[in-house]
Amino acid sequence: MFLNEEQKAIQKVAGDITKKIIAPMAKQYDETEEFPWENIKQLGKLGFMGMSVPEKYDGADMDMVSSVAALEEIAKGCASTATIVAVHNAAGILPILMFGTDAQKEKYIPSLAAGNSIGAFALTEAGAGSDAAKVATTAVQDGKEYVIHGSKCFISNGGAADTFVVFATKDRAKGVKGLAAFIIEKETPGFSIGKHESKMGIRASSTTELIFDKCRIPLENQLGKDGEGFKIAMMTLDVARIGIAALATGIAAGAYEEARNYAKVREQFGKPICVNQSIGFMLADMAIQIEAARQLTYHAAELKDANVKFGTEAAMAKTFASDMAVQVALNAIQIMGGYGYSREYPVERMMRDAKITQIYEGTNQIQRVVISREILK
Ligand code: COS
Repeated sequence: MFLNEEQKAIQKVAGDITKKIIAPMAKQYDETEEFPWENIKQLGKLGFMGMSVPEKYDGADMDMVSSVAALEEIAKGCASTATIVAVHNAAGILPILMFGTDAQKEKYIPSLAAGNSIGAFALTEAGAGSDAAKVATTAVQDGKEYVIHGSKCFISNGGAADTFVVFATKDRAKGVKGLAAFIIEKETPGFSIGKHESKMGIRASSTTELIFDKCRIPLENQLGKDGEGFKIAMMTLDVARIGIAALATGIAAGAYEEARNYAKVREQFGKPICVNQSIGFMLADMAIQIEAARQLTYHAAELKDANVKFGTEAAMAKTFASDMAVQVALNAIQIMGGYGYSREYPVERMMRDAKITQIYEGTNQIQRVVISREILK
């Protein structure tokens, strides 16, 4: 991918801060599951918490290609931090930017874009995962308020967010068309954070249940119109999947770099192990796969920047990059042998982190549903 000067500069800023402060802390955050607030503060100062937000709302006004370049760099050092940034930017901010009224944008976006508040996206429920239309959380109008009742699970940024885009049904009989979206603030009475998930990977990113116990919000907190909820969710996920593709590419690139550097200095039988074709060819295949994922990801981002249809390409990029990331991380462990399997080195963490990219923002099975529907039209 040929990046222009501005895109290269953004990539470099993200790469520099990752090397300086994000990567060195990744091991500790993984072990403690502590939310990396310091990383988020620093990234906020540099504009990475409001990447696609227009300057009018104090954002960095980057194109999608630049966001992809930045996310890849951050993910090389710490996939937990990259997940927080990706979810906040796409799933937390974007639905408000795309469907919010001027008043909603003015109220919520500047603080989110500065990283002073964190955004989250609450669609998934115990009975509504891949079948996102089966949301059971209800929204019932009572005078000048909506009463939101139900619960959500596996919500990224759940324990850290201030602003939640929440999907609830106004009329279950209407199915998909009964869904609507709402902006709910953390301090709203009746809203609480439930169980914190302890996870295999991306352990420093907060993943929680959300509980809405007859939680009352003003009517003006509805996002978009009645019946638009599912469309808002799907349009948001289309963009978010490009971010996950970039994140997966970054994890793979990080694991590949570790394995390559190791293979150049690790000597067995009197020579560096990389001179064995069995290792050299593995590294070559890893490099090919990473580059292929990167190109698919940039292609989807370019289509989005050009304002043309990109949902299928986003699903392709997400699927390929995440499957690739798991395989590349496993191969990195194999090349590094016992050291790769040890918690002392980062590749085992990268393998654990890579796994979620095949699952969140729509499993790869769902991506294949999205892709096959399009190619079989
Ligand atoms: N953009 C805009 N609108 C979309 C859309 C998209 N990408 N995808 C679907 N829609 C619209 C359809 O056009 C349809 O509207 P109309 O009836 O007006 O034509 C409506 O939404 C329903 O679409 P569809 O019939 O395709 O819905 P399905 O219930 O069959 O579900 C899938 C489609 C499987 C693609 C969807 O449920 C999905 O993506 N699931 C995964 C959810 C997910 O990613 N969860 C991750 C957790 S959230 S981080």
